[in-house]
Amino acid sequence: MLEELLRAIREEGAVMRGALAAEIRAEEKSGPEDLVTNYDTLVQRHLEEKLHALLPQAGFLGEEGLRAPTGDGSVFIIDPIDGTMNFSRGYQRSSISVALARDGQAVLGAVYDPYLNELFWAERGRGAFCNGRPICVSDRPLERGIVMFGTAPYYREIAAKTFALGRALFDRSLDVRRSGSAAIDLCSVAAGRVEVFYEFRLSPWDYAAAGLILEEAGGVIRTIEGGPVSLTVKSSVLAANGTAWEAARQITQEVCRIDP
Ligand code: 2AM
Ligand code: CA
Repeated sequence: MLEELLRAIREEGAVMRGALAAEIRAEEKSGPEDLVTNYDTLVQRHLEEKLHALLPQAGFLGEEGLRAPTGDGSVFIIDPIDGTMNFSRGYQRSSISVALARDGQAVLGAVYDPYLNELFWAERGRGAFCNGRPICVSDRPLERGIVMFGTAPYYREIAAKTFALGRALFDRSLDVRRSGSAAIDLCSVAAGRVEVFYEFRLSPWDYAAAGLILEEAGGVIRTIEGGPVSLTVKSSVLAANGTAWEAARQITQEVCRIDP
């Protein structure tokens, strides 16, 4: 099952990678920063077909549509393209994200970056991998760390908090980055390339797979308020390696004035 799932994701990555600029048609959803392209719908349809054949009883929760679970409560949580704005402009920083959840918990997650040909995956309790090699978070403290964040551009009212936290974390770290694909950012923490990631509002398909990969790589993922992230409704996300976690959490609480 894992092998077939990874093969399906690689195949769809090739579809993304092969998209010519002239063939990409973007449409606005809630606004000009919230896009869907013909490739998002195509890749999601292909994945649904392939994954349905692998596990017919599973339902689907996908960014571009939803099919409720029909059988044993397993659900594939799919983002056919995470980083659609990047994709629509040929800025090659996007991924495919697929998680399998059972009883509200991700048990399998895979994230594929077709441009770097990096396939991350994890099964709960079995560690995390990138292209077959085990990965783990770094042990750098925040002071020696790189912080990644997302700006939730479709919710402009959150921007002040987002950038206040970015400034506070920048002051306590080496530098900040913003890629445009939350799934790649979380996998970057998992692979020990960066130390912290946050975004104030994301959807389950943005972090379901990468969150499991991060936890299996030894990292921590919670909401900014401190609870577990939800696989059914939008959540804020704060993620870090174990060493940087406490400092990142404290700074986040100070900036957001959350009572511990
Ligand atoms: P997407 O490219 O699949 O849309 C960018 O800040 C991150 O937020 C990306 O991972 C992006 O995923 C995600 N995102 C985009 N639109 C969103 C929305 N309306 N709600 C929550 N997350 C969103
Ligand atoms: Ca998407």
